[in-house]
Amino acid sequence: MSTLQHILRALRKSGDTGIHGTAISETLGISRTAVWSHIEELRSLGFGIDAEPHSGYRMTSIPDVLLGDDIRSQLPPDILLGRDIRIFRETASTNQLVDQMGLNGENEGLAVFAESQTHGRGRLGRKWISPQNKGLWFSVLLRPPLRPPEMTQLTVIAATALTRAIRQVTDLKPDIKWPNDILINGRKVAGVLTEMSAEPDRVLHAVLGIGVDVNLEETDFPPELHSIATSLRLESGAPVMRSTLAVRLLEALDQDYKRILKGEFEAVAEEWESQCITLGKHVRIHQMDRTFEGYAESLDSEGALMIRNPTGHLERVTGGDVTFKKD
Ligand code: BT5
Repeated sequence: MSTLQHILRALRKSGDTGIHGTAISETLGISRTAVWSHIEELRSLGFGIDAEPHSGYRMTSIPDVLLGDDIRSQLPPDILLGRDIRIFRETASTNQLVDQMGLNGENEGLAVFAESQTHGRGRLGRKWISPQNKGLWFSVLLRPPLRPPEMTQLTVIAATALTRAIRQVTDLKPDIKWPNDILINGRKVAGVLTEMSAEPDRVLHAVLGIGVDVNLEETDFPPELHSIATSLRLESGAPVMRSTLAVRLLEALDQDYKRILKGEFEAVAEEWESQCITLGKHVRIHQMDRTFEGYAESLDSEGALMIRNPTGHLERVTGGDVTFKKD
């Protein structure tokens, strides 16, 4: 753990009581001047830190910026997803960046966040709008022991992790829409883009990309998205601290990924099914080359949607967009 992470953790732990510079310097084996210069660094990043002769340093406010040391200092030491966090002010697409990092041999668990993306992407070459400092736009590098058809499991864990984290940080009740949308009151608040580099029966690396509309206001969305997209801020009526959501999200992803590694995908799938608004409905599936209808019955062991078509036949669907039939 870096010195800055130790100091942030100590400040958070001491809360309103505060912590003396001497206590920090003794624990970390650094001079009080070094502690002071780290405190100055944190102040320059926007942290409010009071210094008083008796009580020492006390954190009074936290800025809404993403800082790798700050997020890491709030995560358990043994976390896998998020053990290495890198933050960029701007990038084309974090999925693209992390894919490149995967090809360069980076280790599993690296999480890359961008404060904004110029070419954020959705599925099938669609665009994902990612305005500066308003959301969580990030990708995690995974090297899962899964076969390519099982990759849908990663989208499923991302969706369950997203709903858990959103419920922990707000009073909102998010729904999952198969395969990769998180909705609140019928509007999209987050999306997942899972991409992989694979051989026919082996995944070399996977990139789990997540976009969450955290503090976007109406004007941050282009007009064509006004009726279909929303943000946590718009829905809850109050801004949400992005770093806190990032921490809860990485913890939840880590828990669910470890459940998959232990062969417990079924348990994650059950949680997913309980929040999925697609199941139990008559739906229309839109794929690149065809559109068809049926009744969304269940999720199979690889995360595919099982659709009962009008002739009674059960069809396995691994990709596409869903709309609800109004009958
Ligand atoms: C998705 O695609 O929902 C996947 C989104 C993944 C974004 C993350 S951000 C970090 C990482 N790096 C990337 O480059 N991507 C990932 P899809 O289901 O195809 O939905 C795309 C559609 O959602 C668009 O065609 C728009 O209609 C809509 N959309 C675009 N931006 C949006 C936003 N910020 N919020 C809600 N809806 C949006």
